Amino acid sequence: MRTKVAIIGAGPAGLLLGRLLDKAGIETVILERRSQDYVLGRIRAGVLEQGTVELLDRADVSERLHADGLVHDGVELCFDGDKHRFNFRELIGRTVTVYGQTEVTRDLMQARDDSGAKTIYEAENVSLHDFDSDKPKVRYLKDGVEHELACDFIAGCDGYHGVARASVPAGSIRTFERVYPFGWLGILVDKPPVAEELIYAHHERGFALCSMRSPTRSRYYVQVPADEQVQEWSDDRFWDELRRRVDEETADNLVTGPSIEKSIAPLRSFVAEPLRFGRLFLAGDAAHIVPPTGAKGLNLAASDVGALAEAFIAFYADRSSAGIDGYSARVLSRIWKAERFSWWMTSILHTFPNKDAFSRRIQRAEFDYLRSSEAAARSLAENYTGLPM
Ligand code: RFL
Ligand code: PHB
Repeated sequence: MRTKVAIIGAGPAGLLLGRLLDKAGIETVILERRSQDYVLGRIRAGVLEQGTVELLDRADVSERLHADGLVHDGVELCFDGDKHRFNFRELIGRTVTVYGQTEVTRDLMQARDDSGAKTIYEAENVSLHDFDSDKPKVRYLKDGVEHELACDFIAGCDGYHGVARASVPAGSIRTFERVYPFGWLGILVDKPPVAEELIYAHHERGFALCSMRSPTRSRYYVQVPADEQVQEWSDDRFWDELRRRVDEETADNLVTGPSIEKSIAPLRSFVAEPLRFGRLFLAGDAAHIVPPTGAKGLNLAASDVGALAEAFIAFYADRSSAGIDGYSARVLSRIWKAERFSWWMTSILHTFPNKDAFSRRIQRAEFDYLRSSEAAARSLAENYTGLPM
């Protein structure tokens, strides 16, 4: 089999890249290790930057997003029970949209099915070959049979644990990492959200987040130690802990119910450099990880593949390699700014074991500054709603 761009991974990065190339008449094949249902069953991100929405508009996959997505003008930050709203629309004239990653994925899968572009699910033992030449290949097993896919380019969109980044010779790649000593325990519940907008709460017992997926489905998180076991958390224990970390009004208004999903996600910052190795390109979580506090992971994946699609389109239009040559430097500059913002949001909102009283006062001062300075609030608004693509 032969294609122009072999895409590894059918997460949001791989599917959106496939869609943007498909719209430009560039053939792709996506190889995904899991089944379609498994990919759709993962509960992850919920907040889309305005630029991500615009990219999904250009990809012509945003009809449901505009019908069902919730446009939010701002968020609330709550510090030891003290709550302050940041109105992004007033501060910088931009908004975010709450629409689950699962739904973005579903819309992209549907568009790909409709267009007839090929996705091979449950592709096992995917391996990358000859990407230092102009004839790269990908091999994989499907139903026990070995296949080879010849291509012009390989896009590694296979997430943090994928095969693409692991295929690069160790001497050609540098990685930067910070692991945090805590994770997020999240639950999904079919009850109306506690408030119209997201509430990010700092409390000495730990961080908490009140989020949502729709007017009838809520998503809540509490910070837990990195080695916590999800079985230790009954729904009742979760609700009690959440109530203790938010302000009184929020605690009183919480509509609780049985969880329909409960899981723990570790927090990590990670960047690989560079993101191009001959004819192999990394994008999305394969290239970088951010802690979820800034709601940047999915959005960064989208901006990476927006740039990568432009580079491939320019290459096929006029054999210009300027876009593919510049891809890594171009996206890394934006990636590091999102890393900075996500690290900063994580630092001010979480409780760090072994942090001294001085550090806690600094966290408090960050909150007081944000609340009292329009310049500081505008900086938060600019980063949260997304820096220019
Ligand atoms: P994905 O989604 O991990 O998809 C990678 C795909 O590659 C497949 N794969 C392979 N396929 C073939 N061969 C192999 N060897 C393979 N190895 C892996 C995998 O099965 C998978 O289908 O990466 P992608 O596409 O780069 O997308 C990244 C986003 O999923 C991620 O950044 C976000 O979910 C992060 N994130 C959030 N991002 C936001 O922008 N806003 C948020 O509000 C937000 N909240 C979150 C989050 C992530 C969370 N968790 C669980 C990590 C909340 C949570 C709790
Ligand atoms: C979510 O709704 O899952 C969510 C929202 C905001 C974040 C992280 C996760 O910063």
